[in-house]
Amino acid sequence: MEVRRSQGRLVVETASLVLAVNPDPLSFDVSSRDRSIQLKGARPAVDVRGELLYAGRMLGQDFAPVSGTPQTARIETRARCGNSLELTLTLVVEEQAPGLIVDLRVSNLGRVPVPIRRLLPLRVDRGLGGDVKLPFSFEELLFYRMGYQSWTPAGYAPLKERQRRSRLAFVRRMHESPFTPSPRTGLQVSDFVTTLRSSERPAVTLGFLTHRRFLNHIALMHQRAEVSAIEAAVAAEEHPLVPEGSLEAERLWLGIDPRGTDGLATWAERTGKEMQAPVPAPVGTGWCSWYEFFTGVTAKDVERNVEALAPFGSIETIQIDDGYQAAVGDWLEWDPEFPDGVAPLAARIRSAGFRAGIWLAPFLVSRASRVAQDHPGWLLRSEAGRPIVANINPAWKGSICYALDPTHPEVLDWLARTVATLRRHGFDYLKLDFLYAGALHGRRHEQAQPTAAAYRTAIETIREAAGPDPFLLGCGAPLGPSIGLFEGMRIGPDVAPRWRTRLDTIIGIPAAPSARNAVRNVLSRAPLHQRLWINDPDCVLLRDGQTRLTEDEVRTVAAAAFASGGLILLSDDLAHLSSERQRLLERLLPPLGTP
Ligand code: 9PG
Repeated sequence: MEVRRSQGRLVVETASLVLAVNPDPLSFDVSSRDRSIQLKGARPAVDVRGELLYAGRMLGQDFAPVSGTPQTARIETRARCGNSLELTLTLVVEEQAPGLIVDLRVSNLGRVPVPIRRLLPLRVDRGLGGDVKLPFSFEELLFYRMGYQSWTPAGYAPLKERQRRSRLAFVRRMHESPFTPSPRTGLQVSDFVTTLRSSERPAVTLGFLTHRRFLNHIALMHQRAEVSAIEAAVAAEEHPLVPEGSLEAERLWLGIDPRGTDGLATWAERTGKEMQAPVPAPVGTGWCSWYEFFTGVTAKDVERNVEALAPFGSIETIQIDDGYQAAVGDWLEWDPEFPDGVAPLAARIRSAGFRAGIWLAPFLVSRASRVAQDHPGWLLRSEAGRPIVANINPAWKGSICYALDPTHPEVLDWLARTVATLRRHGFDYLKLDFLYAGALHGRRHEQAQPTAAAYRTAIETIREAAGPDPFLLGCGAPLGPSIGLFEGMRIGPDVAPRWRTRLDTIIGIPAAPSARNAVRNVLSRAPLHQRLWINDPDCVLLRDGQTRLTEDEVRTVAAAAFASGGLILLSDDLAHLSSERQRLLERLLPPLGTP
């Protein structure tokens, strides 16, 4: 690494990149060593009441070490921003790791509180002298969209393809972050991270390494076949920054690697380390009741499959899904088809040598549930005071489900008691579903807690109540704020015994249950696997009857799940599996990467 000063600028050069810090106004340029990739005039900024305030002239700089050939360069600079704010921008470059870490802190030097809407560690705007240079044409540029939660579609698309959003408001509430702007012509967005690449090679990755308090996203603006601006933004939710107070953005990483390594994998690797992701090995296998029995599942169905699965030595977990409970929210009262409750089933599963798993949606309550009726004060509400509808499902008693307030102390107590009871019943694998409902926009008991922080605190409460042993599988979960809290994570929408579905057209985005939608996300989110958690590609469907999947489609779903290295989960009534499909199953086991 080489450090020098040149024309008032501080320049750091490593084997892979060149960083230059400009003093007036405070900004930085990053390029690959061969200059084929360049981001020029990147400026930190703060959004106050919808107005972007950029850093002004650099006031001070603290740089260690100043010269020589260090392994790490850390540059801390300060600048005024608007009338009363000060920004502290910290840039860290490491010789060993290609890329740049960007930290931003805003302090209030004034006498009145300032509401902070967003913090932007970086914004490159052509209109303000910034520039983005990539080693391929605008037409070749592919933009990666991570998607907010487990079920949200993810993948690469060219900029000329307008990103789609659901036409149904309630689907948007489920699938999109409450703070990420909706895409439109000329505006592409990605939650948490994006990579810009051509089909030949990746170029730039921008992603947040921490996800502790604030939801965040990357946005790219384009006009007349040119990238006009790129920004990385943290939603500070109108945080009232008091005089002498300060506020930190989440940590941003900018990856530029001229060798063309996959920036998403490097981002996931670094983020997993930063957030102390618990990644168990080997990955695991199981059977889940959902895709054969749905809410009609009975205790007998589960018992029958425990018997049928016993000969498959390599299936570890048997997980009861939605359908055992009296109502969504009443997790410790039973559906009539489970007359003795779930404890005897857990015992039966365990005595047959399996791990016992159970499903619950901790933040959802049906309006017909006892919990919703007994505790109206626990519901997340709109400003107008109405409970927020978090899901509508005609298969559920009451159909309409509300969201619980994840910051209400009684809700947290109740969650802890519920989970501890299920643990005592013998379950040590919990599929926690519809988790986006714990991160909705609304009036919360602890209004000062940002959305992501509130969600994490509630999940941490569940983890604590569950104890150290259980495998927690997230589903329908906001991905960023879930990092570090789950062993496993669903990374796509539900699989189904059909390749594609017309429901996608009604919903307005390709997210309805189908093999195609599931496989797409298994492929496009593969780099997250074993870096942030174990990826759950959803169940493989091996049945021969009761399916519209062709032989090729069955093998495609199975091959994608297997090759992704993630969990291998079954959901067929095993008693009815043909011998050919049993042989296919044997080839999926043990999962890739299991010794
Ligand atoms: C149980 C299921 C299974 C499945 C989960 C999840 O938008 N929706 O109404 C919607 C309903 C169900 C759903 C996803 C979306 O599936 O992914 O594995 O556990 O819940 O109800």
